[in-house]
Amino acid sequence: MTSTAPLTTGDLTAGAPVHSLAGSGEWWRDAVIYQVYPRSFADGNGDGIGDLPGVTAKLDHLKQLGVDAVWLSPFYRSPQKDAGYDVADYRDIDPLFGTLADFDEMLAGAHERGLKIIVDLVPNHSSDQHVWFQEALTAAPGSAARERYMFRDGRGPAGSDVPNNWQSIFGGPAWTRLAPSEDDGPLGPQWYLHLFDSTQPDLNWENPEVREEFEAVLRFWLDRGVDGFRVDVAHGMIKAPGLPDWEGQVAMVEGTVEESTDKATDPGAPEDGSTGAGHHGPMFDQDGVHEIYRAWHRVLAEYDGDRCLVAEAWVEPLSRLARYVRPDEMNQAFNFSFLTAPWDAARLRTVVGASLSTMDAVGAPTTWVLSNHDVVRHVSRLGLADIGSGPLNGIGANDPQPDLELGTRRARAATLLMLGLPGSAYMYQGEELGLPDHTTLPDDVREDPSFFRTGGAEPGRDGCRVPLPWVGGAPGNGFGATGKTWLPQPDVYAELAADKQYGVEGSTYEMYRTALELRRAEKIGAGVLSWVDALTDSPDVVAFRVAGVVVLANLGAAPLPLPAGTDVLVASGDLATSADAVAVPADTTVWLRA
Ligand code: ISL
Ligand code: CA
Repeated sequence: MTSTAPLTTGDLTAGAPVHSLAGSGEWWRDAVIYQVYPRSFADGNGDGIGDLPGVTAKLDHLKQLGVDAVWLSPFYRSPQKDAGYDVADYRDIDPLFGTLADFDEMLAGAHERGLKIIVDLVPNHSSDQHVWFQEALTAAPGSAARERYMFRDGRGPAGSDVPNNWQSIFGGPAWTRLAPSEDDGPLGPQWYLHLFDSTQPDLNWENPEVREEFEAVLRFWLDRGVDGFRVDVAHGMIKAPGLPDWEGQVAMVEGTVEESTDKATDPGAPEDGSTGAGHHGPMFDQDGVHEIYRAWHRVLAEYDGDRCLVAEAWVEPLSRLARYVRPDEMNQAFNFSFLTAPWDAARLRTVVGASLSTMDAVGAPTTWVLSNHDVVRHVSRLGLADIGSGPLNGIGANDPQPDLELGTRRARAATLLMLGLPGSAYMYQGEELGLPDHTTLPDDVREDPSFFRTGGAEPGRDGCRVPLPWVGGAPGNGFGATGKTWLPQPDVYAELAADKQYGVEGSTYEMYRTALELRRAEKIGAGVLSWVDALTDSPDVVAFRVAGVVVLANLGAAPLPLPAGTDVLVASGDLATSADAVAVPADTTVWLRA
């Protein structure tokens, strides 16, 4: 393989900053935030399901890793029809995960270690087991109890047709009809709207009582001492007036990613960083949602310290997403345009540049994310032959299988690129171990409602939710004392377990730890980004400078020789060393002293 011409030190000169916002100030502006998915993180009582005592027991792992904050997916009382994103009581812990005392202990333990805690708020819908919905079921049409949800009469003379044609994001119609009751009028039982599972009725956010209730819920957790909230489906709470029909269909992750394109060969590649991660239609991104976030901003402002609101909003283009983080609304929004960008240098430069400048325009930090509990982990995603259109929704046993070696190499390179970017970065539990998805889960162990509601057409998200391996080779790889795990782990988890990587040079865990330490020491999160001049049009290399560090990611096939005497701070893989040069091989990222 021929190398490209060696770079000289002069070639690493960077141009003007892409944005102005240095991220210092509130802690969240440059924080690295680690997502704990409680049921799969660590099991404290041996029932095979992770819990809050399990989280508390592993706080030192997070501290050692070097993250700033932890976001926990829901642990509230819930029948677990959507793994806790179906909340029956917003003020209590599900017995599966522990008690409020266990929560307080976990929070105190985190704070003692200087870790912030962000909890998940699910305001678009409740569980059908929530006391409000139970009340609505026995109340009459038009009653105050029904007004808290989205009940409608059906169409047709007997009201037997769905009120509109909306589809659930998990598949099937977005409406379910109640059982007949004596209160029914001539149109028979009413229907209720659920953008997700039928056990997740959408709340009516036009109703002031709903708004008051959620402000009280915010206060409940703020009073307990949480540092912020991740807001679920933040783009969905307000629906267009009249609930008009819409022919579109929203999948869990819509559109996935487009073909990998190079601006030089594809002048149609979007300038605004759009990747297909945005969702449109009358149920999403309605202007009315912003009033809710302004009110919440005021609630948080009553509290001491820097409490934050993070939007989970699948909205594109980035200029629409930026509206969620205007100065009087939320503080951060997940950057799904980055997550869905293909492994392509030109497309990555576009989305990184557009993200920074668009968020800068509203004074918000940019966030970065590669994996979470809803998408195929980046090790598996990037290990698919065609990284331009890989599935994000789950990989099933009958689908083409990822190449673990390739995926791991690219994922480590992608991670090092991400952690070199200014702003705030989100990581998903287990990515510090380089975990892949379980991509051959048998259907009979699956639990994700999207698998069932699509009749198996979508494998669903269970593959990225497999219990973590802590002790390689122990029963359940040390997930809990009994070895039980609510989903089976793939064989490779034994060698990727945390204890097999601690202190092991070259392990994924040590790469993350080193990068996080450097990121903190060099103040990368609070820096500004400039592109390395010589490589702004490179089809293969993403190269930028932040603070005192140059980040070079080589996505091409040819090794990239470094200037003589370059000080390499961290590398995502082995470098190629020959007599006259050190080179960055394919799918490898390095941080250099600028
Ligand atoms: O809204 C969407 C389409 O516009 C979805 O992509 C949506 O944003 C996503 O499914 C929201 O996910 C979150 O809410 C779900 C839950 O199942 C996920 O785990 C959670 O992350 C319902 O609460
Ligand atoms: Ca447990």
